[in-house]
Amino acid sequence: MAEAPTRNRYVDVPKKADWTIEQDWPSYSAQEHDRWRRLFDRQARLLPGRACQAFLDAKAKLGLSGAGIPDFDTLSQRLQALTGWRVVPVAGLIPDEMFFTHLANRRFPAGAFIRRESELDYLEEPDVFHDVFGHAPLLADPVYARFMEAYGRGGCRALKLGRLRNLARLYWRTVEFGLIDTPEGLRIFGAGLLSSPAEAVFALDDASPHRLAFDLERIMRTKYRIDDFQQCYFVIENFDSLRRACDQDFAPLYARLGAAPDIEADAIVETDRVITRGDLHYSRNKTA
Ligand code: HBI
Ligand code: FE
Repeated sequence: MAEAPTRNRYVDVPKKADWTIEQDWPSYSAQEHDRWRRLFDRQARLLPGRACQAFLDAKAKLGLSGAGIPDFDTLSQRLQALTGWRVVPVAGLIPDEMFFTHLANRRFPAGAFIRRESELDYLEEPDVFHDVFGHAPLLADPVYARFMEAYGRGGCRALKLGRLRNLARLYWRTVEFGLIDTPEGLRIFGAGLLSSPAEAVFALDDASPHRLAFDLERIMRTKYRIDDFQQCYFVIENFDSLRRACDQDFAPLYARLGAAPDIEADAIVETDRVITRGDLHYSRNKTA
């Protein structure tokens, strides 16, 4: 079947002042549900032993399955009963301030569109699979839910202080690509890893990337790439340590950051607690 001409049919639907739209769940085609099923089944096979237990438990508790694209209203009812969070439909990326305002009010803006067949393995913009499969389940964990609300409040403040870049780095290195230490070994909790078949393996098993202990100030100085695997991953002890690290006023931290130079994505600095020192073969080959 020919690829739909417009990549994302939600771009044209009317949006409310808070940038949310109607999901219009009955409008999803059998092909779109089938694509969700293939994406879901592939990750569901891969993640046991790789994803943190909180994710695996929440995925089941929320009733996420390969049956098809979830109805956000049903999903939000279950989520709201657990931690007060809801998943609200958007057409794509929304302005930073609106994004943080939603998070600060325990609403997660999730793309209503699903990626095209040609984007099965990778896409730039968060679609319904990345957002709902990758981000939504951990919002059912009470401690992570508090962290995400605090992150939203921090985002609103960072915007006012002109510090979005530093806060976006924190999001990228935890919410998107974070690892967590467990008695059974390192596990994934970042949505960008949970929703990616290749990077979920690379982040835990490959000899290339560095794996470093979570360090808030260091993360806020560290550059990242949006178009390829990460060259280093940060490891938290548990969600409570992450929440505590972020449940503070960042203004003094931003003041210290003012003079500090950025750190390259593939660097190790003397204050790092190194869990694994990567050989960077993946990124070196790419840039060679
Ligand atoms: N909008 N829908 C959506 N999803 C995001 O993840 C998102 C966004 N707008 C801004 C944004 N993320 C980033 O600027 C923050 O993660 C820093
Ligand atoms: Fe995301």
